[in-house]
Amino acid sequence: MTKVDYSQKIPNNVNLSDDRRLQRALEAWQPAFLNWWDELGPDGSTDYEIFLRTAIDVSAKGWAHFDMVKMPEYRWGIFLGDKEEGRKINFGAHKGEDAWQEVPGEYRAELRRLIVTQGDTEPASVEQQRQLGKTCPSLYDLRSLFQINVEEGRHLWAMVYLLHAYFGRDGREEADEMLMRHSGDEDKPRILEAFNVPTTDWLSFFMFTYFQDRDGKYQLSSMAESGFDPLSRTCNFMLTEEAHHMFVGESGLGRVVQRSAELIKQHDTLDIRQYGGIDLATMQKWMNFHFSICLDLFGQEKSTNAANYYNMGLKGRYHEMKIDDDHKLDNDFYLVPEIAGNSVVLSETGALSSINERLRNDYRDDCQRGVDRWNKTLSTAGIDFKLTLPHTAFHRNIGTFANTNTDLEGNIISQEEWDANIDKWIPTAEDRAFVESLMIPVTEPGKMAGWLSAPARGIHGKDPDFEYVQFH
Ligand code: BYC
Repeated sequence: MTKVDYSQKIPNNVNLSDDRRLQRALEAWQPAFLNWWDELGPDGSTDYEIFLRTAIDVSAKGWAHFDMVKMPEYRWGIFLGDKEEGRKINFGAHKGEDAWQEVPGEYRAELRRLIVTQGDTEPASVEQQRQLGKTCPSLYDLRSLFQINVEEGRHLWAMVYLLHAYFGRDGREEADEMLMRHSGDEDKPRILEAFNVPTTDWLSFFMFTYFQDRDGKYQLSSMAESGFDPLSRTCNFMLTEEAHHMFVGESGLGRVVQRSAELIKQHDTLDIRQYGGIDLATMQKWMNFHFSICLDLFGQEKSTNAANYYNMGLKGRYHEMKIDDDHKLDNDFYLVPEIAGNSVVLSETGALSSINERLRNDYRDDCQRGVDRWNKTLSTAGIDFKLTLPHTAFHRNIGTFANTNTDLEGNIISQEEWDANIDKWIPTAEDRAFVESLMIPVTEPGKMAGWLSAPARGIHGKDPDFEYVQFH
């Protein structure tokens, strides 16, 4: 079951040819997808040959094949993780029952909504990153961008397969809608806010892949726990691809910090903009912005939707089975932030309605690990500067803090204080113009832009100076 059949028009490991109706429906969606890729995928890249990996099998080891590929010829397909015989629903009201192989009728709307929300983010990210290829800091980085783009395209295929295979006519309509909403479109925007923010420079791209793809990790992990088995198996395989996206973010930001540290030492000043480096204060502003918009992706602190998803057995918690409790949560509590006077306090709330907050906290702790690593680079270089994640109440647009101004430490402040300080906290137009001024494309094999250091090693055993992208 794990092998992917590449002889088919749509490569798959789900025996698509056994279901002619489904196969025809997906083959009818395929040209719409390719049109969308052509119009809103990486701009101007049609003829490039790129050292890309393609899935050939869904096992944890050795699933990838590397080759020089033109992106429009990439074989997007449908891959589900292996089926676990006898799998049960592990949480919520149906705990202990057999996992569903078909959509549970009473939860159809909720399940479809989760799948649509997930699916919508995938083409959104490709649209957001559409212009970045023109300003790549190296061929190595350009390859990473395109690898991520084709895989996000495949993740869209994964959700579209679920919609087509399990939801009939309205599933097909939702699949069509995926290609009609567009990132930043005034009339038909993408569903979640952070997916409507354009990614215009490579510092933002590395922030995106560090922070926003990590939301993907936590959401996909929670849906991999799902009692709806096809969703669980799909998410499990998507997670293996997601790991590389986060690697691109973490190592990319690590290389920026490394290079900035070198310039700071060399010129004995934190003010390295004049030497073509990204100063740490600028990096901090980018972090404040991206971390805060990604916190919104977890939804409200207290959410009936999330409680329902959990109770219904559709979406669990991160690593549900590693948590030592009854996995029903009817009588459990969780600490959720609330505003009390001028400060943020933690208040005991029912664990079911706090599911989003718990996931956000798991996410925040995971984000901190990379920050600690970059700070180690700085302290090892003897630089007295510490990057920090802002408080979770800072610059929020969803939930408890949506209409509240706080500083980076989470102290509630007045509108005047906010206005007086915001330029110090998140990127200004001038900061963006500065970072954009550094985005001069570097396309000679082995050469690297001056604002980040070279990667420690290349891709799949190749040297860092391998010609990862060939222009024709
Ligand atoms: N923007 O009860 P609440 C990825 C809405 S990233 C706009 O808290 P819920 C990727 C909400 O819809 C992972 N609206 O909502 C990364 C609701 O609307 P209604 C994507 C928002 O459902 C990089 C209302 O506010 N996957 O894969 O508990 C590159 C009440 O909110 C937002 C998923 O998100 C927002 N940020 O939580 C490529 C998983 N937040 O009902 C890919 C699927 C909330 O009043 N989605 N609202 O009309 C979910 O699990 C949930 O929909 C959410 C929201 C966690 C997003």
